[in-house]
Amino acid sequence: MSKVALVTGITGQDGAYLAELLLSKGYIVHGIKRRASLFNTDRIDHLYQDPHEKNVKLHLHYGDLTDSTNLIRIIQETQPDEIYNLAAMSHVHVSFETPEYTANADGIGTLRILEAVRLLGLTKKTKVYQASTSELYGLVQAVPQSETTPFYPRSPYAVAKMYAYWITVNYREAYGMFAVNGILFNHESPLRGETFVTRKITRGVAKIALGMQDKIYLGNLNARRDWGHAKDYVEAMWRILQQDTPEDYVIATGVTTPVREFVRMAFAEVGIEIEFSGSEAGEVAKVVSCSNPEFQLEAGKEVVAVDPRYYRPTEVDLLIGDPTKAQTKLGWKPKYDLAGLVSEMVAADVDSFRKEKLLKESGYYVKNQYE
Ligand code: NDP
Ligand code: GDR
Repeated sequence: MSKVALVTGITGQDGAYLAELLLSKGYIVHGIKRRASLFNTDRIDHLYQDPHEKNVKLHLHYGDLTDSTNLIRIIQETQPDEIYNLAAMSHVHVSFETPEYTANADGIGTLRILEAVRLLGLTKKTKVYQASTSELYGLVQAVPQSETTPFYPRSPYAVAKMYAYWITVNYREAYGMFAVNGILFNHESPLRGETFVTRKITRGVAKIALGMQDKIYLGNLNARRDWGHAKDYVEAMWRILQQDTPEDYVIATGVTTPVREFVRMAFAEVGIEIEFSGSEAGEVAKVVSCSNPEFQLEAGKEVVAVDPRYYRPTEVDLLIGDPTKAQTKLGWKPKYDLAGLVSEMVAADVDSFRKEKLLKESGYYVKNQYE
């Protein structure tokens, strides 16, 4: 008998990689997607199966973490062995603009799932994975951050996720549920949302190299993050749920890098050497040289500038995780390092914008039929 998994947030970066992994392991996968006015399944379209065919392994259900009636119904219908709760308003900066919604979806949403499992009498059958985050550590208390480092959340997103973390622990202790937190540090990929800093940079680098954009405007270049690859991290999620005892785990690479260095690495991928000058809001980066004959960039051209609109009211300055527990208990080890990640992300964006440029130049590019 195939195991059954329910993935909330299946249309997101992690949901897409996790669905692919679970299908490859023979699972029947149910995913919850939100109703949107445009199609929002780009990341999983390659996994889509026509529901009219036989032996369909991937099923999509409309739903929302703010609607408990719908969550109860889907969990009852699907009777999952494993639930991966990945759905969230996941943008830290945007959470300052939408704090109440973020608390509802990211905090209470987790409670709705746990309570649905309990009400439906599935506490012994269904394991629940909660997508917790290194943002819980917030204002630096100690480094590297491990499962025992105190939390100090610094955004409405992180505060909502802190509620989700503890309600997961509480349901485990109160009702004996297999409910666990993966405290995942930043993880990226070519599927990363376009407004997170890594993807914003790799898209910007690709477009600047191809002459389709002038400059990248960024916020805090000093922030340091422990960046891994989403493919490695969904493997860790799965391993956490395969354990005999429910425990929380930090998933990280143990290496931290400033945003500024990520920018330099991304430009270097396309043969462009840059140099930073100035400080704080006046900092810029200019081209020193361009060794790639495909890209026509003159030395001295300003390609990065700081725009304080991207500063956050409260920032998380330094994240560096200690993955020792995951390495020893889960046997988890990332396959990618930062150089490999940057290389894959830049290559994917260059490829995609090269095609877009070619289509535009040939008069075939139609972004929107009403444009
Ligand atoms: P994404 O933003 O790429 O995906 C979020 C997913 O949640 C999307 O499918 C989105 O749907 C869905 N969603 C948002 N709000 C709701 C809602 N109210 N009801 C139902 N679905 C909703 O995030 P990631 O894939 O990067 O992250 C997955 C999870 O892991 C998130 O919970 C995130 O907070 C957490 N996390 C992520 C880390 C990272 O570095 N990526 C690190 C640590 C934790 P739609 O496609 O319609 O927008
Ligand atoms: P983060 O990721 O907040 O760590 O949350 P993000 O990529 O948004 O920011 C990382 C750091 O870069 C700085 N920064 C900028 N960020 C964005 N988005 N845009 C910019 O222009 C910019 N310039 C500098 C930020 O200030 C920050 O310090 C991600 C999300 O996936 C969360 O859901 C997840 O929980 C955490 O990672 C772990």
